[in-house]
Amino acid sequence: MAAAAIRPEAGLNSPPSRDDQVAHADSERADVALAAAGDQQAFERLYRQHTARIHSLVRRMVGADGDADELVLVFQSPVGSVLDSPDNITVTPNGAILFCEDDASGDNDTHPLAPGITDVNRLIGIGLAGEPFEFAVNRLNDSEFAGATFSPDGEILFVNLFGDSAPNSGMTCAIWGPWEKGPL
Ligand SMILES: [Ca+2]
Ligand SMILES: [Ca+2]
Ligand SMILES: [Ca+2]
Repeated sequence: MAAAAIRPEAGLNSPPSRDDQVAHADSERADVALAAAGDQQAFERLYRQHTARIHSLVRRMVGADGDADELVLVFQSPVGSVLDSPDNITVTPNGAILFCEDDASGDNDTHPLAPGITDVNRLIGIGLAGEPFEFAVNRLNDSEFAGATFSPDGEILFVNLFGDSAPNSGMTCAIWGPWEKGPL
């Protein structure tokens, strides 16, 4: 019986060079921009590159393959004035949702409750009926909300304001209810 050795191509098993890593990151950034602009092929390339790793991460979080296979879209913002670039989220004791905006639109949006401020950040709630509403507006500065979380007894909502360059402009707010009178 003859044994044939299959020689890997040179470099096949060696780690990617720094130049290769930079080129990959550049092409991935380009695909993200294309996908955000609606390019379906760019989206599919990103999907193929990342789906296995994301599925593995979600699988570890939910603890069951069946659950990891199911992704439910709860809410999609139609426009930034409804919900703009949230990147922190919490679920209320009643099962409603609260988003912390981190306004990334750079469109100089204003808000009647925050005169003199542009790119205003808000806390946006999604009540049990699924309708979005403004829960709070940052009228102190243009910094973002972050880290919204309820106390273990569900009575107090804590949320951070990053603040701007002014001393003491960053803070943690504690918000009491009465939660039973609102949609959260
Ligand atoms: Ca943020
Ligand atoms: Ca904006
Ligand atoms: Ca905004």
